[in-house]
Amino acid sequence: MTPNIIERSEARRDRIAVIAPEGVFTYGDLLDASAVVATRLLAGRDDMEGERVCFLVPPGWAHVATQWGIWRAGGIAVPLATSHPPAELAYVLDDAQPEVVVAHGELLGRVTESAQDRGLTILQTEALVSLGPTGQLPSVDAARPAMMLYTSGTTGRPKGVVISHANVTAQVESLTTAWDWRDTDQVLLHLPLHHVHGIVNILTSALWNGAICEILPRFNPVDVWERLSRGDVTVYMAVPTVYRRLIDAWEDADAPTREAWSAGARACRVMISGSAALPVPTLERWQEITGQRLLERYGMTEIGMALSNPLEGERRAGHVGRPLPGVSVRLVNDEDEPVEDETQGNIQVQGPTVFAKYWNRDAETEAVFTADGWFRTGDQAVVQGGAFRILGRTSVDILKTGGEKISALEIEDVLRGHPGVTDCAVVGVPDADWGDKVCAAVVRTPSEAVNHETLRAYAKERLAPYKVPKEIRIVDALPRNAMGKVMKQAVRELFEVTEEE
Ligand code: MLC
Ligand code: AMP
Repeated sequence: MTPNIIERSEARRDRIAVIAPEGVFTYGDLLDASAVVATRLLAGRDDMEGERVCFLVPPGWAHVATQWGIWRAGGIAVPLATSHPPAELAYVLDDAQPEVVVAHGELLGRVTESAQDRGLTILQTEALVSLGPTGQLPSVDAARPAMMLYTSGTTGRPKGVVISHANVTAQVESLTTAWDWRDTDQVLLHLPLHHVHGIVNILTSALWNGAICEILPRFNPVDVWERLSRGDVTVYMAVPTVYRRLIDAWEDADAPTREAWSAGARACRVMISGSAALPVPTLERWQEITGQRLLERYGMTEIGMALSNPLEGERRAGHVGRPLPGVSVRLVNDEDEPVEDETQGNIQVQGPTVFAKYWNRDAETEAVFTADGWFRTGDQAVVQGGAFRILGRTSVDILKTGGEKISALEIEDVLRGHPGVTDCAVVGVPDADWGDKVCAAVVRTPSEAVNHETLRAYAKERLAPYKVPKEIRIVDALPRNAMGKVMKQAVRELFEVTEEE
């Protein structure tokens, strides 16, 4: 069986698929380039049989062609985050155990040493995504894994979420029905391509439907506004932090510029927000300046999208709507029993969009599913008048900053590795820009001189930039309860109090 998206694209060879920094490419170009990539990855074999391919490629044409090539060769695509330092990338190489690492020339330096130390083959996209011969490609059953996305949790370091071709298809078909994707759509993409938001909701949904996906190399508010102001983008999706940045840029612009920008945004048929709670003031201000009422939805790496406000009908502020087509969602108490209507409960999800397993982590996989197969999201909600309202997470140690999910425990572990740190506690402090602002309270080793800057520099070498605490406060002792457990709420208050002063 050929992955469905490939079959569908054959009928659209002449249509534009991707507009990228490298140029404009048709579905035919994508089919041809990905067949070459697949042939090169296969290197004479019939099938990659689920070998992992880690790829570190900036958002653009080479990224998409590589991803499709891996799928067509029967491999598992493991996108590496372009913002990550070598230490985080090396962690993924150790965990995913890929057969090969693909890197773009400008990012090669970040993975070369780790790949060589592990005896891995490195292929450069400039050579991989180029003209060349194509051979027979394998038949890839839908049940086989398509990709693995790394996500933070309450235990240990990030885990690989294994998503099958059937999962991707179910996720995209659900969003196609709910949001009425069509081949006349044109979507703008500037979100990272190592998360479901960028990969599935934007890129794959567009290409599944024969639409155009226009990829910007990075997020810059003025670039996005100028692109929107041309009036031909029909679908736009982003995280709340991005909408807030766009609002700030609009407020700073002069009157004619504002008018042109607003007119462009008004031309979209739908603008969507997700990956973190959309603050009501952001929803309202966006509507004032663009006339667009943002459609908020809720999802997660392990399940794709689960809940969405409607395309037609009331989009309730502070709510994330109802279950998407094909997705079952329930609210339960701590014993996994469904709760009464209008009662707070833990969100559980079931259906063909839900992932199969965490890579090489059977115990963790088992722990997140109930005996009857419901996935425990770790989020809580209440249903009010038929619409779900997200109330937060069960764990205080899972934070969302600018749409990125991070584990406070992982950051604490890294900070504790510094010789000047005796103890520390990382918390998320509510913040209008980031959602959760990452802050750390640190107890210093008496003999060592550490401060905010030295600790941030230390963390930056070891962690993704968005995990590095924005604020670090040196304290004499961490607030603990009678059992000796750190009281995270009290730590959070250390930062909140100062902000208000
Ligand atoms: C960048 N920084 C962040 C950050 N992103 N810090 C905290 N949180 C983040 N998310 C750091 C930078 O490295 C820099 O550090 C400093 O903050 C200022 O950077 P910036 O230039 O202002 O940030 P920028 O590069 O513009 O990035 C902001 C952003 C980006 C919001 C555009 O974070 C982003 O694209 N987020 C979306 C992530 C996403 O797609 N999530 C979906 C997950 S899937 P320094 O040290 O240099 O000052 C999912 C499921 C679902 O959640 O439901 O969709
Ligand atoms: P990730 O693991 O990066 O896929 O992040 C998924 C998490 O993002 C969910 O478990 C929620 O906590 C959060 N999330 C996604 N969408 C929303 C939303 N609309 N409102 C509140 N939280 C959200």
